Amino acid sequence: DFTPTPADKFTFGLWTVGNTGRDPFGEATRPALKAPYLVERLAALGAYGVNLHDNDLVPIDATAAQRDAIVREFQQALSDHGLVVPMATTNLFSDPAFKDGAFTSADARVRAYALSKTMHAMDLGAELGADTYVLWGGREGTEVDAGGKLLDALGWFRDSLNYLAEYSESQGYGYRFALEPKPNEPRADIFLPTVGSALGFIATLDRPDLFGLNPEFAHETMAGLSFPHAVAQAIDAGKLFHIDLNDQKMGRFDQDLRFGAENPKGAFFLVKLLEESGYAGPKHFDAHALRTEDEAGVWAFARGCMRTYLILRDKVQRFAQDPEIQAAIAAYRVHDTELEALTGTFTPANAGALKAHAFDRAALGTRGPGLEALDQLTMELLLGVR
Ligand code: GCO
Ligand code: MN
Ligand code: MN
Ligand code: MN
Repeated sequence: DFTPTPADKFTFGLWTVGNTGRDPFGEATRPALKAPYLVERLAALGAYGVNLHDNDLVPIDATAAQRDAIVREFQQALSDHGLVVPMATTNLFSDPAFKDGAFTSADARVRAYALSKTMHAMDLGAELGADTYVLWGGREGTEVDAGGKLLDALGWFRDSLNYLAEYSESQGYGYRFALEPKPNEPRADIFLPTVGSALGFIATLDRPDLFGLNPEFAHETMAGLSFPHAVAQAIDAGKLFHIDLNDQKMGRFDQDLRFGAENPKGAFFLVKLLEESGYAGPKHFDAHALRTEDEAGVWAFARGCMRTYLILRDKVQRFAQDPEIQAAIAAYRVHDTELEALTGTFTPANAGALKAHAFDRAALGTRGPGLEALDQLTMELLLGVR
């Protein structure tokens, strides 16, 4: 009946269900809810875990004693309600100190503060049991390129990531770091804007094995790209370390809509990819209730994200078991034993035979692959009439 359980591994950020509805034009529309209360409510809905930025839990100006008391109370709530903290991250975007970047600030003092703050936040995450550390460079970017830091910024970013990986290893934290690309907002142009950019950058790090991706549905969509395609590339590279699920209209401001709310067909192919690839990590909903909503709307939002995922997971199973759909797919994917033997492995003999082969180019160009019929079958399955 599409009721989530912890085995489904659904997670939310404290900042998602805790979002108060503030936007650049208007004040909060909902009161802030305390972290232990969010834990209690998420557990009651069937979530698996909760993720956090350092300052979602501990105010940036808390004393050591205040920090310890807050962390103790939070840990108590986690153990009372059976929730885990699989992922932690750093707020390197709210404080004005980071207004022109954190690891890529042109000010060496800001870069040093960003490293220091992140190491403290890694300590916090490790204390809470997190094994994934997300790095979203929200302020790592520019509006103005006249400062001439484009190449320096990439170097500073790389040095910082190398430093943090060494810190994690030296402390025995064993974190896997997940870079979260986003093309813009809050900066005009954010560095490493897409999944592909982040994959390329990881290959230049000292410990590429420790770094992977935290792709987000809305972020690739804002860049005008297909999220399933981006996620497939991350999976292919063995780099899907975490995932942020939400929804978004293309060409708009960062909307953080309920999962599946805008593009259910894209969400279906994403769920299909995750389920069939054997992705075993948490499914994290990085979204929030509409600004119009009260607290009841927040829980309707959270329940809706999880239900939509489970409904789509059921559709994925129906798709796999639908004889007409599977026959259409089998017809679409043409096999040729003789040619596949020649293309499978390069040998001079295979290459020679392939070059000598007479292809019926006209027949290749006239074949109808049946995609219209297959897509309509998919739509009818999604629309609930199959
Ligand atoms: C955004 C981002 C953030 C990050 C979060 C965790 O668009 O604001 O998606 O929500 O995911 O900071 O690093
Ligand atoms: Mn986002
Ligand atoms: Mn956002
Ligand atoms: Mn995100």
